[in-house]
Parts: sequence; structure tokens; C-alpha cells
Amino acid sequence: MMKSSKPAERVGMIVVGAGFGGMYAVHKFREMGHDVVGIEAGGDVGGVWYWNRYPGARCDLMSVDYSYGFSDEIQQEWTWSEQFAAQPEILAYANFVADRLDLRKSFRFETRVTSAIWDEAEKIWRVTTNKGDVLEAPFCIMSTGPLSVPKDPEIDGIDRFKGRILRAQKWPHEKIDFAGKRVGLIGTGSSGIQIVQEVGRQAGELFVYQRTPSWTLPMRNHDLDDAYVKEMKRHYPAMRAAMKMNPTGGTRPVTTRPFFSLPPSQRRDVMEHAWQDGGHTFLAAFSDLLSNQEANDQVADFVREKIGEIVDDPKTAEALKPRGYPIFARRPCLDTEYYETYNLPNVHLKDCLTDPIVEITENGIRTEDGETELDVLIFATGYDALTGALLAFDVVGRDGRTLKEKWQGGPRSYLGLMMEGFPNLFSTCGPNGPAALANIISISENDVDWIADVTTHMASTGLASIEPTLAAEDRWMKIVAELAEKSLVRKANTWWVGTNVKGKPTGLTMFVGGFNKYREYCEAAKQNDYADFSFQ
Ligand code: N01
Repeated sequence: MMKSSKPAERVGMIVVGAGFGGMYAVHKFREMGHDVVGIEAGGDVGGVWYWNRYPGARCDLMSVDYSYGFSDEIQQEWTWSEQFAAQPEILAYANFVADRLDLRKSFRFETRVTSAIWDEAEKIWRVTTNKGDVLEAPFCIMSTGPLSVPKDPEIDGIDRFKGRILRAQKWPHEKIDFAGKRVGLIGTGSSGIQIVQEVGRQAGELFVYQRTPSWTLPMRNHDLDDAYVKEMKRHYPAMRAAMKMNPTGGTRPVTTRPFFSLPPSQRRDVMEHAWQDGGHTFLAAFSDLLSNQEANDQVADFVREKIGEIVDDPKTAEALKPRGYPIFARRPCLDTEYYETYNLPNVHLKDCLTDPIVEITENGIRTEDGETELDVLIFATGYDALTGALLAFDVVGRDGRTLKEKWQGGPRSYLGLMMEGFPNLFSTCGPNGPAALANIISISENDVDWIADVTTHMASTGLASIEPTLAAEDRWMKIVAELAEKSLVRKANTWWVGTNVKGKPTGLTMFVGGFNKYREYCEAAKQNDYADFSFQ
């Protein structure tokens, strides 16, 4: 651990991260009168949207959902231009909010936390940074994000490559010119798919190295017209209230209709409509796609059929069809003419399942079948998700116990918000909450508000520290595990279950019961007089 020569600064609250969770936390606690310091590794606000500037980067949640609801002024003043906003517009929105609330003055940018250590005698968190800062505060909120630690592919020879390497998760700020270039892309998750559909239309040649094909559905994005925006703004308050009651934390309708409750021809009509409608309409069409394997299989067959209809070359079409894991068990991607891109003569699919990558060479990528020369190599190989950011530095709780020790077998917490043994440490969008399965801005707002209530309760009762009891944490983890057991989500190899990182404990540790239920649990934890916590 780095020793600092700077004197320690005592503040009221430390917030780590300037993504949507951290930005709201800084605002909320400042409003409550706390002296708040935010720490952020990036050069400005925006979190994942600050870093992910690759061509085609876009959110697959509707812009009206993927925005703050805590301030009616802000939602009335800001106008979204598209149904699904692109990265520049989302980053502009984050900047707009930061300007509007004057958030930047509370953040230290380009600063990384190197350790966070609980001092039991003083009842404070002592946080050190790579700039030598030492901050002390009774409370610390980790808004470090579920997808903030990039992961390179585990392939030999990366350092050898003489061309340019670009990473989706840390994309350069300047525009990259792909014209006439031979480009290789590794990874076909949400990021890779978005890159293919853009770079495939710009590059001289694009070689897409696909290991596991992802399921992707048409986004059918469109501009929002003035009348729609006006109507939406009129209904924002009711919409935000409804989002709190929705399992997705968004406005997507939910249904109680199981797949097999309809006769076959009607099922087909509903699937066709969902495909034409675009977005995540499938998930709103049937209630049991993540619990009934047979229903899931039929939707999977339907989508495979569509891929076959779109892609001209039958061998490429076959390789693009996902098999062996349920549809929606990996994060379903939304695309704009992704499959159509493979009909372009300069776009080539390299199927790593039949022809695995052997190594990266000076000049390109060598698979078992031979070497392909490349000028540019793009990694869209995902993240050490959910737990990566919090395990990237030392977090030391009561009695010197580290988070690495506590999470040796996988993440454990109460509600994804707090952990036994780590008093006064909170996280937003923590790994045992609904994290990646619901609207992350809705979860962040819920979590920050919950933390605010807890600290208000402590102030009014003169309590210095709070942590959940081990029994409460065990009970929550049992609820999480029992729900996970019933869900098809655990049946695919993904960052959701940790199988994408070598040596990481695997298992579905997110709460799959829906955002609305999660909120109920959070409410109950406060309502029963904080019986699940021990205080000092
Ligand atoms: O990462 P991923 P992502 N050789 O982990 C492949 C959110 N997001 O950045 O599956 C060959 O999904 C790997 O292959 P495999 C969203 O929540 C949202 O794309 O391990 N391939 C996989 O194909 C999303 O789920 C949006 O076989 C290798 C890919 O890399 C999450 O971020 C946009 C490899 C990684 O896919 C993460 O998505 C972007 C190797 N050695 C992201 N190593 C939107 O809102 C890895 N891969 C639209």
C-alpha cells in the first residue's frame, strides 16, 4: 500500500465513481449538507459512457428510461433525439446534468483509489489514491460500476502486434479512420456487434473473430418527434412512478402470458410482431422465456430462422446462429443490420469454434488454418464484471478482513448494498442486487436514496456505524440463490455468471427477482426498524 506524504483530509462522505450512480450520490449527499468528495479515474463524468467511444456505441435501453428521474427540472429541460440514444448523446446528457448541478467541483478526476481501510477506533474509512491523497470520512459509497474493468482476450502475442490495437472499453477520443484498412475484431458481445455494423461499412476488410455467437434482435431505432417528446415530458412523473413498480426498472410492459397459453399460429404471429417491432419486445410478449426451456427453444428456433433468411452465405449464416444455450441467458443484444453486414463482400466471419485463434503475431492473427494480416486489431472482449472494480484495490473492513477474503468464493452482501464486516461501506448496483438485469439508473437512484435514508436514521439516533448482520446477509444470499436456481440465465457462459474470467468464482449471484421486488426488499429492510443491522 502506498504511503502518502500529504496530510489526511477529513470529509463527510467519499463517493468512488462519476458514472450515473456516483453523480447522483454526490448530488444527493451534498443536498443533505454533507461535505462530499468524489473520486474518478476518468477525465470527466459519464462512467462507462466516458470510456466507451467506439463507433456505434449506443444504449439498448430506451433513452426515456435510461435517464434520471430524481429531478423534474432536469427531465423537462433535456430532450432526447432518438429512441435508443448513441454514446455521444448519453455523454452529453451526463455533462448536462453535471453542469446543471455543478457536480464537477466535488470530483477529483484522473484519480484512482488505491485502498479503502476501515478504522474501527475512529469509525472512519481512510481512502488513499494514486495521487497521494488521503481522505477520511465516516461513510464511503462505491459507485464503481458493474462493467468498468476491461478484459483483454487471453491470447498469446498481444504485445508482439505491430499494428494498432484498439479496445472497445477504452476507445481513443479522436476519430479513427478505417478506410482501406484490414481490421480484425475479437469479441461478438453487445460491444463487438455494435462495432461490426459500423466498422464493416468503413473498413477495407473486416475480419470478425467470433467464438460464441450472441443472440441479437433488431433495435429498430428511430428519431423521436416533437409531439412524442412533448407527450413524454407531460407524463414523466407518472412514468417514473410506474418504472419503480416494473421488474425492469424501465417502462417496458410486462406480461403474465406464458408462451404455451397461445395456439401455435398465434405464437408465431406474436413472435413475428416482436421481431418487426424491435427492441426487447420478445421479453414483453411472453412471461416464461427465462423459466421455461421449451418456450425458450421455440423463440430461439424462430430467431435462428430469421438469421438464415437475412444472411446470404449459408455457411456464414449457420456459424452466426447461436446454439447450446438459451436465448436471453446472455444479455440480448439489439442491432441495426448486424446480420446484413455479413452480406458485404469486405466482411468476413472467422468462426473460432471450428478454427480457433492460436496466437497474435507481429502482423495479425494466426488461427489453426493460417495467418490473417491486419493493420488494426480491435478487442471487444468484455469486462471483469460485477466484482472486478471492487477487487482491483485493497478494501479492508473490520478486524483487518479484506474484501478479497470475504469474496473468495464469490460476492456476498446484503441487498447488494452493504456487507457484514464492512461498516458504513455502501455500494450502488452491487453484485447481489439486480445489477445488470434491470435499468442501472433506476437501481442507482433506488440505492442512493436508500443509503440517504440509512444515514439520516443514524444521524437522528446518534449512531456512528452500521453493518448488516451475518444472518441477514446469509438470508439474502439464500433468496438470491433460490431465484437463480429457477432461472435459465445461469445456463450460459457469460460475464453474468463470471465464466468469462479465468479463475473467477462462477455462479449467478445477481438478484433475478426483478427491480420492483428488489425495491420491496430494500424498503422492508428499513421498515422493520433496521433489525437486520447492527449499529454502534
Ligand atoms: O462483452 P461480452 P461486451 N477469443 O462479455 C469474446 C453491456 N453493453 O463488452 O463468449 C475469442 O458480452 C467473448 O466470446 P465468448 C451489456 O450489458 C451494453 O460486448 O467468451 N473471443 C464474447 O463474444 C453487455 O452484456 C451495450 O466465447 C473472445 C466477447 O469477447 C456488457 O456490456 C453495448 C476471447 C465479450 O463479450 C458486456 O458486453 C455494449 C478470445 N480469447 C456493452 N475472449 C448496449 O447497451 C473473449 N472473447 C447496447
